[in-house]
Amino acid sequence: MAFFETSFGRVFDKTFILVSLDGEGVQGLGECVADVNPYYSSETNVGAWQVIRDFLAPLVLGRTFADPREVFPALARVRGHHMAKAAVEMAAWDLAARARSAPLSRLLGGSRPEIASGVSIGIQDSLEDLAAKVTTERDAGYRRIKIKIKPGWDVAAVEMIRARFGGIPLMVDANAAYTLADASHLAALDRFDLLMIEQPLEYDDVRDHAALQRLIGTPICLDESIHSVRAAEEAIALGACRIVNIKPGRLGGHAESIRVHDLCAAHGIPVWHGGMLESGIGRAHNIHLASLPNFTLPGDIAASRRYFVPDLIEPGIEVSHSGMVTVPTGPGIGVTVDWDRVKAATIETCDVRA
Ligand code: NPQ
Ligand code: MG
Repeated sequence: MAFFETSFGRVFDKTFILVSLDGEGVQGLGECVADVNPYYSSETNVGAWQVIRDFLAPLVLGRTFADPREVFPALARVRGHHMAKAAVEMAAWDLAARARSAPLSRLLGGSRPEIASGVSIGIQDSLEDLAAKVTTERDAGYRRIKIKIKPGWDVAAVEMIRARFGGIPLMVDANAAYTLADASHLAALDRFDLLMIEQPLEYDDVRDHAALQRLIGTPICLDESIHSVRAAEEAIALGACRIVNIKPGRLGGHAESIRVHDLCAAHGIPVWHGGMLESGIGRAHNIHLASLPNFTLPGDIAASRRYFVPDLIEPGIEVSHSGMVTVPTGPGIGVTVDWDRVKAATIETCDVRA
């Protein structure tokens, strides 16, 4: 993939754990969205590998679950490690859906046949480069554009896009690059009619976001801070956000994501599906989850080709010219894995049995 830069750094490739779970005569797949470094969150591949092998796998292998909703509670003894848990839990959902020959979306409670796709544009070397990227993505049909911002790459970037591209659906994501002391600077974004500003403040903060939301007009969307249902309840109670980004990796899987989705729906808070530079396997999971009714805003679920050529699935995830992605209708996640490609990219494997 080409580089992708956020306020926490620039990446050129992705190394991740794929979890394959056997049971009921079928195989379920889950993708761990942790990275090699603990920059987006505290989890890493090496840590997740150890936690899955030594602590999570023994809690699920050889056991019978009547419903995949029982998996996350079964992992409760392990604290944190939501990305590691999600990889296992989501594999269990895929397995359960395949065992019932049903698309995953049906088990999750989704009904939309297609989902709206947005795109996330990283920090560029120049405003000219940014303008070129926005042109490409707008012309590809994406339903909204998000740009990554950080101090020194914010107001001027948004101003340029508004000047050159008019009123396109636009939002910004700071990945926790600011503090409450920057409130008046962030208020300078109010005049650009942004859909939202995502995670402006600390990754674990709720209180200061609530204070900031009282000082700026742009709706705040929380990403990193929403690590649990409880965190979402606190954020809503304090008025820390008007929109929530749901990532199953951050929450510990599909079941917890559905709980946050339902909580937000009950409070009139729209949600959208975030992205973690997943391969087609994780991306397919996201598409099924995003088919639930309160995912009313376009998600960071772009085409495979934006990140991985070729992808681990064949065909890859496609986005239509009107910015829509079809929810697969086959069993489970409903995509075809190119196992030769997976094998060629595999660094290490580990087999755990009951
Ligand atoms: C976000 N993603 O919404 C994340 C951040 C992100 C598509 O903007 C490796 C692993 C690289 C996780 C880069 C998007 C990553 C990553 C960005 C997550 O905040
Ligand atoms: Mg984000």
